[in-house]
Amino acid sequence: MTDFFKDIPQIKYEGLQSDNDFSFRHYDPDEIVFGKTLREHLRFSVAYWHSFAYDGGDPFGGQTFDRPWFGNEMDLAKLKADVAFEMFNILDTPFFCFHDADIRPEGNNFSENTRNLEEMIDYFSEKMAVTNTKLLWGTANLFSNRRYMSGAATNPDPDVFAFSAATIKTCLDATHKLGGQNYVLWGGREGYETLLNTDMGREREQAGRMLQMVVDYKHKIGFEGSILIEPKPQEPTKHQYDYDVATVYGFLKDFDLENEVKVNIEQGHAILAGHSFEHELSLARELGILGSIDMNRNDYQSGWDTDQFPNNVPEITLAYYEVLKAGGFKTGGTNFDAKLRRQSLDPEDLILSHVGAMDVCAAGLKSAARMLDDGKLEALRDQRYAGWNTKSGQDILNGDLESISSKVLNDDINPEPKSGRQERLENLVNKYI
Ligand code: XUL
Ligand code: CO
Repeated sequence: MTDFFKDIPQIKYEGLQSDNDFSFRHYDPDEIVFGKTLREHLRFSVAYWHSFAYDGGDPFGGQTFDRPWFGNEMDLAKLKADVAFEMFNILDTPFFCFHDADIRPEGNNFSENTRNLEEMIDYFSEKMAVTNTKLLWGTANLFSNRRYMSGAATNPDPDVFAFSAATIKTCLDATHKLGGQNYVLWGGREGYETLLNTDMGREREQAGRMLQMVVDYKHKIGFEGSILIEPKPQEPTKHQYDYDVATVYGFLKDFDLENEVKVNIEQGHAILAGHSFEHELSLARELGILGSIDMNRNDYQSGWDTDQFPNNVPEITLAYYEVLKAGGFKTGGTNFDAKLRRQSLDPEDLILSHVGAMDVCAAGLKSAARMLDDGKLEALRDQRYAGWNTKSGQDILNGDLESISSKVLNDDINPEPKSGRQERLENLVNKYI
């Protein structure tokens, strides 16, 4: 045991009347909703990078957090892992996620990186064998090191593509070895700063080729998890190719990968793309590519990817409504891609941020379940489209411009506008929250 979280107790469900800040008020992991426990529905995951690698820096100032594991040595990486697993235990979170660069010291070349990663994966394996923690997903950090400044798969230099491919292979191997349930690709530098130096067509082809290689290798090693792309429109690059769910779907279709790859949707990325979280989730559900979620919240004024912990139950309700409509998570889960504010220095801040986030997610999921169970919202929505279920509606859909034109004349079709009833529906949603 380290002494990092020394006096912090294990967090338990105590219910709404509890006055204890170190308790769950909404998240009872064993509560059954639609035949599954909340633990099974929500599949909470801690993001290693934000909780253990982030040092509190922002573009205007450096490190504010003082953590005993900061540094680039193997001993420190192991101390970091010790503290991480202690936190998973305090919170009883079933999953975690990592990038290679979060968990291992940075080496001087590919072989040193791989050696460091493999040693840490063995260290994780030992810990996972004696705890309840599982890996939701692994990923490669192909954006922080300067070699990736002009992209990874989309780099103008084939050697960077090769270095990236080799790194993805080691990270997919590591994810497979730890029994990871998904493998994520987020293309932070897969985009451009200026079209003046960019061959967009070529870069898109390179990205497609890399993804095909990843899918081929996944099958070759028998990795049964899902491959997930995480859409984001910009930041760090000015324009990223995986802009949003619709763009990713078009890309997957183009490279025959729409049945192989799903999406990991992040609240903050949806906001940056000018969408709501539920828009992205709903579209992915309709397209059959909803894989997993990165749960956080963006500041609505700043225009940055602020990665704050979620705390807005009405928004979360609409998000989990889509997840439940999709039949719930399969390999996916709720990964808190969220970091402390740079003034939140204390170990307890790390715990309480997650406690609050888990609680609002549980509250949101339960509200969503009540709304779905009641069926009123779905019924009102169905009513709006009822005309399409009639013979006349079907004739229109199956007709052509000429037959429809005759029908409009013969039946004297003269549409009467009907209310969209938005306010009534908004009132209805608030009843479940
Ligand atoms: C960046 C982001 C990443 C991905 C994994 O905005 O969300 O942390 O989730 O690379
Ligand atoms: Co993310």
